[in-house]
Amino acid sequence: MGNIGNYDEKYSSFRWKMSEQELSYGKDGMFNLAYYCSDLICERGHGDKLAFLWQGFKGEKKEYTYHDLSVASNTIAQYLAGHGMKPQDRVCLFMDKIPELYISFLGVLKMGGIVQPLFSAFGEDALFTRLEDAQTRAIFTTMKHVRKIRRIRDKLPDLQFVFVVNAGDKKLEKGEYAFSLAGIPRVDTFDIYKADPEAPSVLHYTSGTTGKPKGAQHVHSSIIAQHVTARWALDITPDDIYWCTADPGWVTGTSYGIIGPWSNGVTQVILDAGFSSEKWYQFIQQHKVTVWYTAPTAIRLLMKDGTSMVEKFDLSSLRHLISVGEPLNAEAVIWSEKAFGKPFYDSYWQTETGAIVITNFPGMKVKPGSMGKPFPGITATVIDEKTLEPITTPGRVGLIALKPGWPSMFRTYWNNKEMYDSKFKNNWYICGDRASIDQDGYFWFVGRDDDVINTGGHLVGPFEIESALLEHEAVAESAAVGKPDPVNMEVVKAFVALKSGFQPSADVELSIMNFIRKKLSPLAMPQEIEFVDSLPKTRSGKIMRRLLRAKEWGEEIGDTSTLEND
Ligand code: 6R9
Repeated sequence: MGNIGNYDEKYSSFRWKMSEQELSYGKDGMFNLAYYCSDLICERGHGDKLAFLWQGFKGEKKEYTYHDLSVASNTIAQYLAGHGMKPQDRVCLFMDKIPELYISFLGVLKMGGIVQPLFSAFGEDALFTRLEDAQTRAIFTTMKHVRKIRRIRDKLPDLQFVFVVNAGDKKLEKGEYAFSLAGIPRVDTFDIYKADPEAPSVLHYTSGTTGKPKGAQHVHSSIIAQHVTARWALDITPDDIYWCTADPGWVTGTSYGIIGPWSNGVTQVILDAGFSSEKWYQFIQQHKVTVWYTAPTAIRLLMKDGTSMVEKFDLSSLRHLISVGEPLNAEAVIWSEKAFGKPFYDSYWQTETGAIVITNFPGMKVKPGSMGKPFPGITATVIDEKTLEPITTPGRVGLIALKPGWPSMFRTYWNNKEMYDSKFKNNWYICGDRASIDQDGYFWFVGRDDDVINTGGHLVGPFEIESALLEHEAVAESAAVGKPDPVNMEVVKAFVALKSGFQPSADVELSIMNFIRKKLSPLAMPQEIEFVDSLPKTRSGKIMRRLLRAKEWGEEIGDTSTLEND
């Protein structure tokens, strides 16, 4: 039997890696990704095109053309340089999804700085760990969040500048600077930092479902992968109105909320407001969104409100829907076909991969519950955990592995080369997730390596259990973890949040158990269901099974700085 996935011995030398010659293109010139996301679009004659429409939580709106974006990011770059900021300095963005967040992302890069986006909802401890690790020199924030920085400032000797956006006449402390785009001289042309392809660009601290957060460091040439995947996997074209719901504190919000779309010259819409299905549908209807990139957690919340909510709106503008961040349950794909007349296409990647690596392309037959196939140029397979060799039997579960060398691959973990090196084995980059590949080359996600349940020596993935649970009419979301068992080492325990209108009861539990018994193997059957109001999640919406599991085992829960409600 030959190899499965798209890994073939014959082609194994093929990688989406740039040759020395290609890398040299940027050496004398310009590989700065911020240039490609703003100025180049203007040079091509699209300066008047809308780069983004921003809407705040009160419904207020602001619009920026590509020309505005170019000038505003120049202005910020000059402002930073004027303060003596230097290439490679780390500049943190710690703001809600306001226009300055998006513009300063490009501004920092134009100056040559390394941009470090963090969720504005982070508490001071989460913030401190990341600023200390990166030895961040400057931070952009707002009055709303500055007090968190004040509380830790003394412990951060490298943090020299705190730029407070729209501080007005509020009193600032030492080392804090009021910043407003309207209040400083505009800069029409700026001598953009001549980044070579390997120049560091973005430092993204991983969502940390496991262990301590690590800073994945990316380079300017990552744009090649982000640009191409935005075009081909997300299918954005110049005529689209694109909405990526992710916060730039999460890699999805930068790779596909800034770099991918703007390097393709598309118009984005940005909503800086909390989740409500009504508000979201309203937003799509009002701005005639055509391409929509969101996450399974949000989709499950939309499902909770049912198709009757969808029917109140005209969502006919929607052309292509894509999901990322967690396994997309088959039920969600089927529901989306019913609700929007089209399926959600799944896309799989990580902070470390910088761009989509496995996905369903437009035009491809979607198998609900599968992540799709490797993106062209990416060599992906599943390998045996012991031999570290590609698995050749369709359906057999192994570790997802990628051939290193694609342009958006992270270049290191900041201050942690050992951890970086440990991710590469037998010439594969190991993603830390388990999956199987079917005879048609489709990848089927099983679970994060550390979320997999070992019951009596059999490995059971939480995804199949949770997907079965989700098909029950009362279940809104669920998490399956292993709990200690004297005989089987672990048995499955399911945490279930019910849809509104359903109350926890022995009857509901029995009904759920009877329902999933028909779908799951006896090994995968939960021994226990615990009803909860909600599940612990990271800020990017990932269920933190690790926390639930630790509780069952009476273990330390470890780092929880990305937990949603801290
Ligand atoms: C982009 C992003 C990466 C981890 C990844 C995996 C999970 C992401 C997924 C998925 C199943 C998908 N994940 N996409 N699991 N199906 N389509 O999410 O980056 O925050 O670093 O998380 O998320 O476990 O390893 P990041």
